[in-house]
Amino acid sequence: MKPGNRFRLPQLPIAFSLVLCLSLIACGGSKPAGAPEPAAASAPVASASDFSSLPADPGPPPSIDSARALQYTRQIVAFGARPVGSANHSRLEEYIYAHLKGDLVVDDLFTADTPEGKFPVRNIVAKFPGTKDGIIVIAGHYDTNYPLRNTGYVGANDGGSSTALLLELANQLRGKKRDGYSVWLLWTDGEEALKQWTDTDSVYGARHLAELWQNDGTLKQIKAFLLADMIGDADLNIDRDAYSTPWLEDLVYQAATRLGYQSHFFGRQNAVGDDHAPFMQRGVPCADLIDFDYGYNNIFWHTPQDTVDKLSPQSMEIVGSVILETVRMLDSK
Ligand code: 1BN
Ligand code: ZN
Repeated sequence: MKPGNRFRLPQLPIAFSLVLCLSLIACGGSKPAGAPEPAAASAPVASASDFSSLPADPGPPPSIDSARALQYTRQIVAFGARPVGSANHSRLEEYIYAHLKGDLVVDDLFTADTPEGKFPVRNIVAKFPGTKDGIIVIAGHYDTNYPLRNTGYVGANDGGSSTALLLELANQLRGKKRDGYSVWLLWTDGEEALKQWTDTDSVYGARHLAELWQNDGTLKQIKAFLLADMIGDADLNIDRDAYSTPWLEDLVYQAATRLGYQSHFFGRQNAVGDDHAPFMQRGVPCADLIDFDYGYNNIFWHTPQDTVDKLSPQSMEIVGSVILETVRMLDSK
């Protein structure tokens, strides 16, 4: 693994104009398509130091069954490409539902109008109720890149790892009393652009759900939105995302430090338009945990080289346990 270095200078993924480096001012001050506008004035204000203490006996540090998480990823990848509208996409939905049997699951199904026509898009939410008033959403997308659908592309890291990690988090949450906020696991759909990533051709499911939850009052109850994307890379470097909420990013870093995993976090900073954008725009505190350094210069991203052999169970363990520790720290306040 690459040694982590918090003070490493940001490496620009030059080829991808939607990812901007560290300073928006230095980059001309423009925002990438899909990146959020500044949070609404009503956004809850907090600082990471508000969450610095846990109860005297917080119990053992959280952990996940990372071998099982990687096994899920293998099984998901075995379906083949899973773009919206495909038979494999429907098979994956059935797979997700089968692993959530007995859980409280709701979906948000709609028809998305895209540059490639109309497609059914379905967000899936598994709800684990807590004793505290409020919701923590942990999200990740399950669709895979559409333009690459006939190239042998299988999206092991991009789409596969996030889907699998959420299934494993469900295993960890299931059957336990939640002495904290309700946790909602959200498998988003239609994250990928159908043609080219723009504000209107991307994050179809997240845009629909953010609007739905704004209209039905759910959004006001969301204390934090934690997004996992491309988190299986064996060489794990989670970027600090400049379009996420600073205090929540700080909290994630504190959680990583508590577990001794800080060298895998925030060695560089990016600004990434992703599923959190529609929630950020509506003032929800968000943290996008994305490793946008997948192979040298992100060379495996959106290529048929995005395969399971590039992933490791340790990376899924690191991200899964840091997410759970972040939840625990949020619960403690
Ligand atoms: C992440 C994985 N994304 C798509 N697949 C979002 C993204 C799009 C990140 C464009 C950077 C540039
Ligand atoms: Zn992608």
